[in-house]
Amino acid sequence: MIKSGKGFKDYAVEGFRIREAICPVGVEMAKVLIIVGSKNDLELTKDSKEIFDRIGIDYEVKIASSHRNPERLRKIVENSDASVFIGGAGLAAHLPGAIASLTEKPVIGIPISAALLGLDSLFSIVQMPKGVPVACVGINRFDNAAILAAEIIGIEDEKVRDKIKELREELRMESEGESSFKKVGFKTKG
Ligand code: C2R
Repeated sequence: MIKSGKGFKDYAVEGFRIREAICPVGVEMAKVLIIVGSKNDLELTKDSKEIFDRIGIDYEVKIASSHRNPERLRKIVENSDASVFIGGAGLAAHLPGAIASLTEKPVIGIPISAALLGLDSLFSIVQMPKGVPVACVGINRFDNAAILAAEIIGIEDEKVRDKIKELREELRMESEGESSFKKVGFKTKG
């Protein structure tokens, strides 16, 4: 079933929700474009979606493989108005580098653990040659990729910066076991 909202439409591919920006006049295009190499990577994108929904950043998710369908990837990147690209792929993960070869905008690469604990993918993404950098986050870290993308967008957007601060504070509290106290109005010691 296709569900549309302000500037986006949601639908499912094999049980995974995809959000694509639609762009009627006056509505901004997605700020971040997430591209994964296979439908089998889609489940991991939920960690990015959660962050973007929280911070209020428009994003879309597409599947395109630089190995299997380079022309599709070229069209997607060249026709995108996104400010930041995220590329997630496993195995010989050339996808983020291929995205970087097609745009001068920032590209964040996410190694996916599909074999060799994700080290094959990590090394493929992180060792880009001079001139075509990819900012590589940790293996499967779709959450950090989204936060980094938000930080890049936040350079020009105070509201986004404030939301990132909130999110970090919440994560800090959670890691120190504070959140449940705060919710019910208790103060922790120290
Ligand atoms: P399949 O499960 O479809 O065989 O894909 C995908 O990201 C996936 O993790 C297996 C793995 O291959 C990756 N893949 C790449 C590229 N395209 C697909 N690394 C690419 O262009 O770099």
